[in-house]
This record gives sequence, structure tokens and C-alpha cells, in this order.
Amino acid sequence: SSFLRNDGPSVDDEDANPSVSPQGSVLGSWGNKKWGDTGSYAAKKKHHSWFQSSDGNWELAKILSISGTESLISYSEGKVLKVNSDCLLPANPEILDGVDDLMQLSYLNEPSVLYNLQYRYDRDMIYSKAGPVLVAINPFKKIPLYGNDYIEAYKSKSKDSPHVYAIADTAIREMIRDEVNQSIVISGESGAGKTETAKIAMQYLAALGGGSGIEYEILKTNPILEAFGNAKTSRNNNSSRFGKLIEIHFSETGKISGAQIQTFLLEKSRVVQCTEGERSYHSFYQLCAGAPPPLRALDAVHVSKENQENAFTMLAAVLWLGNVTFSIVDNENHVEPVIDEALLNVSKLIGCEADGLKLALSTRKMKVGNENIVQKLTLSQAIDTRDTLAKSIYSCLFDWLVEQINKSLAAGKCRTGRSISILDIYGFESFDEYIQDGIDWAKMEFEDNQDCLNLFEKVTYDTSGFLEKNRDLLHLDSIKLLSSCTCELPQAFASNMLSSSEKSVLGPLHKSGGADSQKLSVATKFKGQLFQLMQRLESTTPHFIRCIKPNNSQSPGVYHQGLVLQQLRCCGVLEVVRISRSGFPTRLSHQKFARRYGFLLLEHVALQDPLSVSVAILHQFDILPEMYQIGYTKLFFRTGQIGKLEDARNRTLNSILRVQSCFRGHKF
Ligand code: AD9
Ligand code: MG
Repeated sequence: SSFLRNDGPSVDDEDANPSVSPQGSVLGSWGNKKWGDTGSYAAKKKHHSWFQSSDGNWELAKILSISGTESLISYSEGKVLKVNSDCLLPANPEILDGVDDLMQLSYLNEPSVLYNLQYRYDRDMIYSKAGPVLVAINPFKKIPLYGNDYIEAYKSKSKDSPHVYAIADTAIREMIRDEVNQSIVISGESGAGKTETAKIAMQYLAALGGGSGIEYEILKTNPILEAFGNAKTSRNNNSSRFGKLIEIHFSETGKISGAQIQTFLLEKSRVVQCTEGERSYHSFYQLCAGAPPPLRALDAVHVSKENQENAFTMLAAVLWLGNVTFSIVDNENHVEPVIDEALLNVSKLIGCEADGLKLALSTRKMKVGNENIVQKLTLSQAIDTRDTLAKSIYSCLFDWLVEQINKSLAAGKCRTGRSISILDIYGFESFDEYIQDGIDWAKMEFEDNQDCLNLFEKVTYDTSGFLEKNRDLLHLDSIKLLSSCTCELPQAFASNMLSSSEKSVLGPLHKSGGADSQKLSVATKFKGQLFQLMQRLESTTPHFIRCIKPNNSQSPGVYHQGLVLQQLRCCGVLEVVRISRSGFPTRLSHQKFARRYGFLLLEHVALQDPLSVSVAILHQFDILPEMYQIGYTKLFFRTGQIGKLEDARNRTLNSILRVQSCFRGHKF
């Protein structure tokens, strides 16, 4: 590590008082200042500072002397160097090493934050708070922080160090206390630990809200969904290739009464191809190895033996489809599938005639004018048709499984309407991977989504990846083939696809529209899902967990500063700390503020922009200027200020209600 505390400062060093913050007002420069900036740091002799070495890493140094703009520093076992004083950033006193909330740091610059997180990470304290956000650094090894003893300790509050359990505990308590639904939003790069974190949160909720037995069913959905929706990638050996929202329902007494799972666009392309060194979905390998426990776990969610058989049959059909080959049949390079074991097995497994399958894989019916014509397919078209069929069967199977799980988790359970949702969506795949066709469109989509996602605090997802990979749709010929099958599942899949194609305004399947309309229909589906998700989460009290991947090799004990820094910067965690620490913990957008309190205004400003409405409200209620800060998009308040406004709002609403009920009682 390059973080060498060769000679740490002592508490009596100048400026080492942990309660003094050197930054001054951060809010004045809100929006254009990186969190690494510290304003005017005046380097002084004996100061302990950070300086960036030539490899880009930050190192701890002691200032030996200062002349003009230059400082002479000593670092790393007595090395001495002359640097520009402007390049130095203040380091925190040693007593602050490893504080469990970054808010407690005197100096909140990048190296100090990186150092603090690494200090904890090196000691297996993988959880830290960044104000309201829990930061979780993936240990890539088993650490003894979980299980019943820990759950008990967090439940009884005998432990309060940062932990997923603490977040889950707060969620459950606030749900009961405030009678408001809660959500736990888990974000981070691929391999950062989102899915593991979601499971740890579920474990805690199950332990606290358990009793009826349904909690075990909920926990057992994890291995099933992972078998069908996770795969080995270069970033993560158990990468989720779908997004998941699990909503856990509670009774009035705080006991789990059921759950619902919503999944987001499974990466279908993995069914037919994956990059070297990666794998397809675990389920295929498990099937080949003879369906070990995760698949037989299907019993746990009450999928009948017959349906389990059906599901495995579909898996096998997809595998055999991959073995179907084609041969050229005329001098125009048209092809037909070779009638071999693969083709015959597929037709047997899905329950259709071999001839029907052969036709669906080698021709396409089209309407030209009033005439129906049959177009023969070339090799690449036929392969595309085969692959699309395989992908569609698999993704339908996945959706069907989720439906079965949801039936089982909802069956006969009463709902009081209280819930805790846990969101685990993979994302943050780099754009350059997708510099293929569709990238402009994907970027455009991304920007659209960004707006939408920005509504929901500083958590954003790079969605271009799964849009690009999921844009293909099945041709009507293949759907008709599936609907003619004697097996139950292909029929169900076909009718699902047909009904969703009818619902889709932009990309009806039977129009065999160009690539654009197909892309749009996936984008529309995705946007719709995202919108619903946002709506669902907006009415909840959110709790944020930000997972960090400390290295790209999935190795324990390796902490790459640059990689961690990039992740911290991209999610704006430190902005949150700064705002919280500067003493303005309550944040409201001008829109929200104006909507909530605007009607209390005595002077009519309804047609004005939200910012002006906000300012008018602040003035009318004589909120002291030191009690708030006005940002471009949001208002920031000191604790207690919103309470005053809420009181005024409630008083006004109550008097309106009284007046209304007077009128109602009066017979005109
Ligand atoms: V992806 O976007 O689905 O590709 P995730 O979900 O962010 O990704 P995941 O939870 O699957 O990552 O974590 C990756 C691996 O890190 C796991 O398989 C574990 O081996 C490891 N991991 C993550 N969190 C923990 C933990 N709290 N303790 C031990 C962990 N190992
Ligand atoms: Mg995952």
C-alpha cells in the first residue's frame, strides 16, 4: 500500500482539532466543485499532508519547510522532495484514523477519505457510513460479521457500527414507527457486492419479521433466481444478468406476510453467445450436471413436479437448439436446418412437428401488398432466427419462473400495505463496450433515463448495456410455431408474447418492422418498467447502500485507490457527506417544496417557477437565513426547520377540513 503513515501527526499539531472544518461553505460552490477540493489550504510547517506521487497514488508526507510557493516534504521512510504547496492536501490527525462515519473527518479530501476506507478495510471493517449512505467494500472473502449473534446484537442495539443489518433494522423500525413503506437501494459496479448485500439485508428482515415460515421461502428464491439469471462474467463469477426488486410485505405487527419480486430485462444474448472466459447461465451447467440442489429448490416455492419437469424440458430444448446446424440448399445461399439428433430433440422437447420447426428456422412469411409470400433465409438469417428462438424461450422461462415464485409468495397472504423493498440492479458497464450499432440511441436513452433516475437521489445506472443486448424480438413465424406446440409452456410463452406485442404501441411484432421499431419497443418496455419502479420507490423512505469493488481481480486484501476513487466520485457519496456535515441535512427539490407548501402563500405566486415559490415561502414564514441554503435545484435546511412548516401546513389543512365538514353538515 502507498498509504504509509511514516510519522503520523500528534493531536497537539496545529489545526489538528477534529471539530474544526477547513472547507468553509461548500454550498456556495455547490454543483461545480469536486469533493476533493478543499478550498484554500494554507500549508504550514509540521503539517501532515497528502501529496500525489508520480504513479497517481496519494502518499502521506510531513512538511519540513516552506519557501514561497514551494514546500519541502519528507515521505515514505525519509525520502525528501520539493513540491508546489498547492499540490498538498491536509491529512487528518491520527486519532481520526478509521472513524466509522466519514462525516467525522476534519478534512474531507479524496486522499483522506480513501485512506480512512482502506484503514477500515484492512481490518475487515468493510462497512462505513458516509453520512446517510452505507458504504460497503467487497471483502472477496468470508468475514465473521454475520449470523444470529450479529443479528441479535443489532436488534438489541448492543452493536451500532455501520452494517447492512443496521440499515435493515432502521428500515423495519421506521416502517412501523412512521407507517411509511421503506426501500433499500443498493448500487455499485458489477462485482461490487450488490446481490450479496441484498441477501444480507433479507437475512436480517427474515430474522426479525419471521415466524410464519414464509421468510424461508423468500430466502430460497435467491438460489433459484441466481441459477437462471446469473452467470460467470469477467467481472464477477456470479454476476446477476437481470435487475431485481423484491418487495417484502409486513403485517401490522411487523411480521413478514408475503413478498413480490419484479425483475428487469434479463440479458438474453448470453443464452446464445458470451465473451471468451465468460459462461452462459448457471442453470444450463447445472442441468447438464444433473440438476443439483438449487434447481430442485423449486420445491420450496411450490412449483409442481410436473411444471418442474416442463421447465427442465425447456432448458434442454434451448441447449439442443444451440446444436442445430444448417446446410445450403440452392445456389442463392439459402439454407435449411440439418435433420439430425439436435433438430429432432428440439421438436420432441417443445412438442412440435420436426417439419414445422424446420420451416420456422428456414423461412419467413411476409405480406407484400395483398400477397403472402414465403421468403427463404440465408445462413446468417437462419442462425439469427434460431438464436432468437432460443433466447425467447429462455427469457419466457425466466419470467414464468418469477411468476410461479410470486404466486407462491403471495398465496393467501393478507397484506396491510406496509413493505420494505430491496433494489438490486446491475449496471455501470462501460460505454466503450457498446460502440456498435445502436450506441447513439443507447446514449440517448441513457440520458433520458438519467433525468428520471436523478429524481431518485444521486443513484444512477448505466442502462445502455442491457438495452443494446436485448433489442431483438421474435418473428411471428416462430411465435406461431410455439403456439402450435403440444407442450404447455411453449404455448403459454407464445400467448404471452402475442399479448405483449399487441400492447406494444411502437413495435408490433407482426409488422416485421425495421430494426428501429424493434429497438423502440424494448426501449419502451424498459422505460415503462423504470417509470413504474420510480413511482413505487418515490413513495418510500429510501436507505442507500453503495457497494464498492476494491480491485478488478476479485481478490481479498487488495485495495486499488484509483478504482475506489472513481466509484466514490461517480456516485457522489462525498457530496452527500458534505451536505450532511455542513449542518443542512434536510434536502428538498424546489418542485417538491413548492408543491407541498405553495398553497400556504398569502400572495398569489402560483404561476411562478418553483424556485421563486420556494423563496416566497421562506420569506413568508420568516425562516432565518442561517437556517437554510438555496441550491440550484434543491433547498437545504438545518434540522427542525421543516417541522415548523409542517406544523403550519397541518394547521391550515385542519381548518380547511373543519370548514368543509361544517358545510357538509349544513343542509342547503
Ligand atoms: V453484478 O452487478 O450482479 O455482476 P454484484 O451483485 O454487485 O455484481 P455480488 O453480490 O455478486 O456482486 O458479489 C460478487 C462476489 O463478491 C460474490 O460472489 C462474493 O464472492 C463476493 N462478496 C460480495 N459481498 C461479500 C461479502 N459481504 N462477504 C464476502 C462477498 N464476500
Ligand atoms: Mg448481482
